[in-house]
Amino acid sequence: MKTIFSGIQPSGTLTIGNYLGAMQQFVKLQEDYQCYYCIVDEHAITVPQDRLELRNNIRSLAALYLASGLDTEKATLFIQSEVPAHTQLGWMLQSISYIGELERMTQFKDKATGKEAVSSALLTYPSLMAADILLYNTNIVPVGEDQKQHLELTRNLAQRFNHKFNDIFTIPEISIPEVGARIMSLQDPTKKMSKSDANEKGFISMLDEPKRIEKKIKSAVTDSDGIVTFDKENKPGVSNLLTIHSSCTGESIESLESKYKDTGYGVFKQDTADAVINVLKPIQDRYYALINSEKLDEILDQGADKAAFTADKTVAKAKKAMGLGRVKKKKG
Ligand code: ATP
Ligand code: LTN
Repeated sequence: MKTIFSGIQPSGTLTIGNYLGAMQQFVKLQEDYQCYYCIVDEHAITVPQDRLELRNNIRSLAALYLASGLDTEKATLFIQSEVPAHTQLGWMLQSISYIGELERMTQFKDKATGKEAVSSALLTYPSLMAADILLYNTNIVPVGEDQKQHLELTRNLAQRFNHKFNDIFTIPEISIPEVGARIMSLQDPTKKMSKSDANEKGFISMLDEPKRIEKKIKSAVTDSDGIVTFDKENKPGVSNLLTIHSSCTGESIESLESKYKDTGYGVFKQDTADAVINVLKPIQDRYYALINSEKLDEILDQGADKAAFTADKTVAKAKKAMGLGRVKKKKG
């Protein structure tokens, strides 16, 4: 069975973009693959975090994974910082990552531009991400389009390591969903919807109440021609709503275009809001039942143990390949 690995940062409550671009896919994939899903808290601290907020976000993200349908009989859910192998291999991979290639990452450039104090971890973030993936002999990494560049670097690092030391890493493939790969901000549809956007009206949080969802969609930026058609270039706002609507209902964009041909934006927006609420409301109900439960802790404990079992073996191999530590003599 092929192995899947993916991670989400606990840097705020997930948006409908994260759900449609990542989590919804994760849940589907658990049926056919061995899956590892990670709450990448060590990635989150590459930018400043409030400690209590981070704690809450980690737990909340775990509950959201489960509320979205993740089944721990089928998939392993764990917190990155609870499996030390991630930073161990991350450090080793940093030693074969070049500053030049790290500086070329657009996520680094976006997050570093204009900031006075940029952490060195923000620069070396992709080496840690590569470690996350390579620890589990991962075949496929499902992510949104924004992670493509990081995945290419992961493949390069794996090949470089295999070539330089020993052939121990599986070279992972990227998998991007066809629809929903890039949900845009509701207020600026040329920008990716992001959970750390300062303008709350730009995103729909997975925990937003139905009324709030409705309000945000109704005030989403569109255009003035009143025609519901998909045209990313000239009608980014309407196209984004069409993508959201289609991903939530499973109805194709063409079919939605003909359905709303003569209705104008009012009806279309109302139905889009209803489609989003229909998806999120049951998830929210399950979330509130889980968030303070002991069951959640048990799941995360077991997940960390299971992940460490595989990850530690890879670290041992990588250390041996690089010549770190000692050769352990067999006892007896
Ligand atoms: P932040 O804004 O805090 O940097 P983010 O909202 O971009 O974070 P991540 O934690 O970096 O979210 O991403 C989690 C997953 O969700 C990744 O697979 C990413 O590609 C996907 N994703 C993030 N934003 C979107 C979006 N707007 N549309 C589709 N997928 C997305
Ligand atoms: N960089 C990713 C989060 C992430 C990830 C990973 C995704 C960290 N490690 C490993 C897939 C596989 C992001 O910002 N979305």
